[in-house]
Amino acid sequence: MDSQLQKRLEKARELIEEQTEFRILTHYDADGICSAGIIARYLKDRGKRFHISFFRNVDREKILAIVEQEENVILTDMGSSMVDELTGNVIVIDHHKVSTDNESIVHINPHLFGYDGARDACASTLAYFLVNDPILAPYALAGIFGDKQYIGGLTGLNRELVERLSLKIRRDLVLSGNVLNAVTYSTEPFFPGLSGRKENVEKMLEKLKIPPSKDVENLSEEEKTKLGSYLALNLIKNSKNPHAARYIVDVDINLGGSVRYLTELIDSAARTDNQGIAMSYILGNKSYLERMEVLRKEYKSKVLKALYNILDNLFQKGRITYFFVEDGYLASTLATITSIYLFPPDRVIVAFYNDKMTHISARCSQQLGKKVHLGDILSSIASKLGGYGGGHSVAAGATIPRDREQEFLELLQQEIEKSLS
Ligand SMILES: [Mn+2]
Repeated sequence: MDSQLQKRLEKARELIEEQTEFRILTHYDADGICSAGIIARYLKDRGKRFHISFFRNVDREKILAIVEQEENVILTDMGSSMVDELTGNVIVIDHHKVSTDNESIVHINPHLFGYDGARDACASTLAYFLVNDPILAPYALAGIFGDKQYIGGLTGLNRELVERLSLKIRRDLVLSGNVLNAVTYSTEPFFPGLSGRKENVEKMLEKLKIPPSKDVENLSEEEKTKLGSYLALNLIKNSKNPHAARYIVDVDINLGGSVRYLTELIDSAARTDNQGIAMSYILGNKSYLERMEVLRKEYKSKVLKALYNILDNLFQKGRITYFFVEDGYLASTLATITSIYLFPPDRVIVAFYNDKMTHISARCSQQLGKKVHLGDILSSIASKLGGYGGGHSVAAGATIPRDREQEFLELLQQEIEKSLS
């Protein structure tokens, strides 16, 4: 690990040591919950007091007001974008793009030390290196999986974490638990005609002679192969993404349970606005597991309903495929799922969600992301339209005033063509 980064982690530990009460502000998603959870567990183990708040969007003014009021603040999975406005006892643990540094606070961001925050480390990775407690490793990994940083193999600090703990990465079917439920509630991959269609899954299992009550983990090699091939065929037939079928078998890490499954549990709690439940679980209250499993089914059912709805209500403009979603919590998930499992890799996927403003989630394939930086493009278009935005090359978001979707699409199409030419 970079020695400058190590120094900042040490500085953060010192600040925590000196103080007794902290306000933790974090992003609401899996990486946000896990990074804040890792830090909170560390504080709890040292008898420190803390209060955690979750943020859907990086609400600058609100966050700055809190920072001003509180004596000790820790921001996780956000904060780098406003680092020049922060003063006092503040620790920022973020992996989003940085434009500037601030040495008067403790600013921990991989971009400052030669790493790529989109691939090499997420907030949970950094939080883990701050606390160095193997008991919390599953949550660091859930953050990595939640931010999809495992795709294409672990690199940078993520890889260092896995090596330091000598964890075995295995490749296996991406389903876990009861096979009937596993396929019925599968959204990643999304199997059109099977996911969300229990009767069809029952018929499939009957045809394959696989008992529906069996756990995926207990299937024989032959059963696994049969199931895997059938599901691959489903994607080859129904997905417009020729790479979709390869994600049926993917990496996972077993740490007293599948990390992939743990990520789904935390993510489902996050996206049903039950962040506190996932947080309590990370803080050591194992009785919340059952509730998280219920939330997972609820959340997956919602996502599946929305996915079938999208298939019937799709719009195309130039290189953009776009759709509208009714539930704001689902917008980024639906954009991610459709771009990875459903639509051709040469298209940019845009999901719109309207409340007082229009919220936008945009995604593209890694392949397209080599030429097109959606974060930079959304940032510049949104500010032109009187809004704000940003993010990574392949995953970005923006908020613009209402009823300007068509202008947005027009500008996006122009920027994509510019980047490609
Ligand atoms: Mn993150």
